[in-house]
Amino acid sequence: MHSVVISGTGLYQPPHTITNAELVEAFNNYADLQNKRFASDIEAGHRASVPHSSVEFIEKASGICQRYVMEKTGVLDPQRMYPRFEERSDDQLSLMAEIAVAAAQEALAQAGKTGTDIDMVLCAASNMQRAYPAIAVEIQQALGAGGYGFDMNVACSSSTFAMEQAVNAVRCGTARCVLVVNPEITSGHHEWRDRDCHFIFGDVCTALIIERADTATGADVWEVLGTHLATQFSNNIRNNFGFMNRGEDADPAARDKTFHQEGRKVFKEVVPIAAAHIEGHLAQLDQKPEAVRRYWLHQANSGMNQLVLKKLVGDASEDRAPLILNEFANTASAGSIVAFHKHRQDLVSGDLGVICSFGAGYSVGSVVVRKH
Ligand code: CO8
Repeated sequence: MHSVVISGTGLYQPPHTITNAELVEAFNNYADLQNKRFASDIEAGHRASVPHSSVEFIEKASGICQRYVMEKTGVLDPQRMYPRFEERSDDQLSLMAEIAVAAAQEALAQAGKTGTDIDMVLCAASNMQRAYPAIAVEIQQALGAGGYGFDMNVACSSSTFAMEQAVNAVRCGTARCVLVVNPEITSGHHEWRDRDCHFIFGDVCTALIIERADTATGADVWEVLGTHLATQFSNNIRNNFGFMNRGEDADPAARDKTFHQEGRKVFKEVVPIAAAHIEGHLAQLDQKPEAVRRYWLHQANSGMNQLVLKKLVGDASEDRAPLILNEFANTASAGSIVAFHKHRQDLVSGDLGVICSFGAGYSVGSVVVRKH
């Protein structure tokens, strides 16, 4: 069995920002248009009016101040309320592969590796832009990597679940150097027309290099002490879009074909699951939560992260669990990796850290690391 390390991380940040003020203005214009269009039905009590959103609510309820997106004119157009993407031909690199390659290049440079050193590519995200061929295989070719690649989706836990696959492959010797990418174009499957959730998500892509300790030459290397995954079925976060819709004669624009959730239930149920999961994983490794210098937690809601941390260590300092969701919003599986990418430089050799995701499924994944 080989020792395994994370030797590089990369981040692709989309070119456009949507502030809460811009988002709310567009949403309220959309609400006014809808209410005008269906005024007689609303008056007759056959239809509910669309209530306005507010910046104050969003910031208080979630801690999110803005989000990055691949395209903003479509999202902010009250007649449309979803992004405008140009369809690409089959011989062009797909958008998910493009942003994954950009993030991968930074991670490879950090690890002192090139595409040809990679022998496994995992493209892990909460949605894929097509069924096949796998985006991972396209990324593999674009980077000149060898070996094999595949796509996987465990919603917000896609990154940590992929990390376990990568770590196990390297430990067992079936791969030597793995690229994990999380291209999250959430704007494409998010529901921008529902005030309960329109503020939650943003786009981004993260990348990780996971390799054998004895091949790592990078300056910033993190030993993986263990990975631990768990799932428990819940309908509280769901998206029914899929290949069966056509055969079911389902309306592709129906509300259940984009992200929807019971946010309050998710909040209440997932906090104790995540805290107990992390505590249990640390106990397996003979470690206590207080011994962990930094937690890079899933970035869904600042209050949620504070509660997880309070359960674990009794306090909720940003130094112990940095937040990036104020700037990036919830970037699905990439959130905890963005936090790891941006907030690890001040740690010193021997420091212990936990990367942890939680989300739809429900799914929880933790990765315990120690700085070399
Ligand atoms: N503006 C003004 N008022 C609002 C708004 C708004 N935008 N939205 C809701 N309200 C109102 C509600 O209608 C409600 O009014 P009333 O009391 O009269 O009924 C009141 O404000 C309170 O609403 P909530 O109870 O919904 O408010 P909460 O305090 O619960 O906050 C949150 C809502 C922020 C959504 C919170 O519940 C939360 O963050 N929950 C956790 C959610 C979470 O972590 N989900 C995980 C999803 S991530 C994941 O798993 C990845 C899935 C795949 C990615 C998909 C990408 C597209």
